[in-house]
Formats: sequence, C-alpha cells, structure tokens
Amino acid sequence: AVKSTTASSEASALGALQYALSLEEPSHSWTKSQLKEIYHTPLLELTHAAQLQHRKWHDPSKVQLCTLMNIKSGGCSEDCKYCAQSSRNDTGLKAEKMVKVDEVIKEAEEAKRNGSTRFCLGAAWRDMKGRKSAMKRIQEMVTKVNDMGLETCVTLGMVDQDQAKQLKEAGLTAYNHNIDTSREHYSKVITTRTYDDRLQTIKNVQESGIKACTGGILGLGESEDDHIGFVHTLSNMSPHPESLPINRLVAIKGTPMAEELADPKSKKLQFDEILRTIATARIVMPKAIIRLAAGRYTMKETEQFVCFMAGCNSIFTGKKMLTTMCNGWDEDKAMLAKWGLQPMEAFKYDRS
Ligand code: SAM
Ligand code: DTB
Ligand code: SF4
Ligand code: FES
Repeated sequence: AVKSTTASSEASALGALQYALSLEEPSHSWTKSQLKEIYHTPLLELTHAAQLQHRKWHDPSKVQLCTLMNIKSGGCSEDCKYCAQSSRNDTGLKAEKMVKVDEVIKEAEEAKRNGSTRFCLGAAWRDMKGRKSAMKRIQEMVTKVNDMGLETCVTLGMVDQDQAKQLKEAGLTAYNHNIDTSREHYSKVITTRTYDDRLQTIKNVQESGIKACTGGILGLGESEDDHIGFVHTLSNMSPHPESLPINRLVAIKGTPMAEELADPKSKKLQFDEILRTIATARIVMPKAIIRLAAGRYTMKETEQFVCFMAGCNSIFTGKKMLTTMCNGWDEDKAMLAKWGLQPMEAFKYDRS
C-alpha cells in the first residue's frame, strides 16, 4: 500500500485504477487524465474495482435511508434550467410559505418510524441573506429533529461563514449544496450564480464543521468529459464530500432543460455513463456515502442494483423528493430485504 503523498511517478507506474485501490488514505490531488483513465476502464473491471473499494471502506451490508421534506416550495429567484421551483420556469408549481416547526416534526416522526436515519429539509432559496427569522425557525427544526435521534441535513442555497456557524450551533449534521455538473458545462445550466460561488458555500460549510453533501445531476446534455470534470472537482475537495448525491435528471415540463432534451439532436444520457460516474466516484472518494437521488423512480430495480454494485450505499426514500416522485418506504424496504441489506444506523459512522 502507498500513502496518498507518494509522488505521481508511483501512480503512473501502477496505473490510476490500481493506484487508487492501493491508497491507505484518500487522495485529494487527482488529475483529469487519471480520472479519465479510471472512467474508461472496461466496464466489468471498473465496477468490480468499485465494489472492491466499497468493501474496503464500508460495511457492504448497510444502506443509508434518507427522507426529504420541502419546507419552502417554489418561487425561487435562480434560473436553474432543470428546476420545477424556479420562478422563471412555467411548471405550474405554486410558491408556498415556509412550513411550521410542528409539520416538520410530524414528517420526521413518520420517517423515523419507517426506518430513515437522516432527515433532509430543502428550501427553494438563492441564499440566506436577510432571512433572520427563517434561520431561527430552521435552527429549531434542526435541533428538534436531532433530538429525535435522526441525522439532520438542510439545503437552503448559498450560506456565508456566519450562517454556517449558526446551523452548526443548532446541531446540523450535513449541508447539501451541489456543484451540479462540470465547471465547463455549468454555464449552460445556471447563470445566476457561478461555479465558484458554489465552491465557496461548500467551503463555508466544511470550515464550520458541518459535513458537506455535494453532488450533481446527470443528464443535462453533458458529455462524458463533463462526468470526468464533475468527479474531478469533487475529488479534489479537501475533505471530500461526506455524501454525494447522484441525481438523474427528471425532465420537468415547462423547464428549459426539458425543452432542450426534446430535440432529437441533444445528447442523451446512457445508463453505462451513470454507472461509470458512480464507480469512478467510489474509487477516488472511498469514504463518501454515494446516494441515488432524484430520478431513481425512473430506474428499474436491476439498474438500481447495478448502481449498488458500483458503490452506491444510500437512497432517498419516502413520500416525495421535493416536487418529484420518490420510491416509497414499503417498496424500498422490500427491495433491500430481497438484496439482504440493512439500514445504516444514525450517528454511528464518522466519515469525515
Ligand atoms: N435551492 C437549493 C439549491 O439549489 O442549492 C436547494 C434545493 S435544489 C432542488 C437541490 C438539488 O436538487 C439541485 O442542486 C439539483 O442537483 C437537484 N435537482 C433539482 N431539480 C432536479 C431535477 N429536475 N432532476 C434532478 N435533480 C434535480
Ligand atoms: C440532491 O442532490 N437531491 C435532492 C437533495 N439533494 C435535496 C433533491 C432532489 C430534488 C429533485 C427535484 C424535485 O423533486 O423537485
Ligand atoms: Fe432554486 Fe435550488 Fe431550484 Fe436552483 S435548484 S431554481 S436554486 S430551488
Ligand atoms: Fe440530505 Fe444530502 S440532501 S444528506
């Protein structure tokens, strides 16, 4: 085994894939060419290596169950081309007020009864600027859900250092903020905030001692080089994201992205590209929890199984995602029981 600090000559002698498997500590200095080499490994060899890596760093019999709640739906000022909640997209979604603390507790109790161990709250906001009373209410939600023995996660748009600190004080486990895609493809998807704005929020979160849940969406018309670029950004973060959601685009009527993809000339995402992205992420970010997120309900059970073979170890389960459909608890419990997987316990594993 070699240490991550070993010179790159060692990496090239071994080949990038074997080098990744030999590391005792995760590396944060991957080059695009190393990632490209891993991503394009013959598929059976790639998924096998990802499964080996998974077993080296995780209990392979465990799956993390997370449940989402939309605490402030619609009316968002950002222009994310894929999103049902942007006020610029005519998707028929009504903007609502922020929910009350009691409603969150009720939903969290149901999630807990059904075996979920992480409860995630999402708000359709650009950022937390000037939202003092909302922040207070969210702190109360986080503390109360935490007291129920559930890990907590929120996604509220951009946060500064001070806002991250306030969430940490309330006991927040993780903050979700995605990079969504590669740096190169990003501007084709969102123009109202930059890639570097995103990285800054993630840095603020990590520096406050909150774990970062950071991933993206596949199927935005991007190329395979963009998948490599996406993993490149994530794998050079230090620390790596504690959890990494992989969303498969849900093409929502009324969004510019759904319109673009309706063009027969647009680039269509193939299943093996999802698999290669997951496997590459697992190989170079061995500690991360990799979560099959939005769009899982569009995947066959066999496809989900193959994603687990490639290193996924978490799902969102429950009544709903934010605005789109989610596989329900009963269906998921039956599927996981069939596969012989058990729910991961809350607060048991430190993956930072
Ligand atoms: N407003 C906050 C933000 O953007 O940071 C939080 C909520 S936002 C809905 C969280 C993430 O969900 C996005 O970054 C994106 O990766 C994913 N997402 C949103 N709409 C999606 C869709 N139609 N299909 C797949 N993933 C989607
Ligand atoms: C993430 O990456 N996926 C979740 C969570 N983070 C907040 C949200 C997915 C939302 C999918 C679109 C919708 O339901 O509106
Ligand atoms: Fe707003 Fe988040 Fe949707 Fe973008 S993804 S429009 S920031 S809710
Ligand atoms: Fe909750 Fe990622 S959205 S852990």
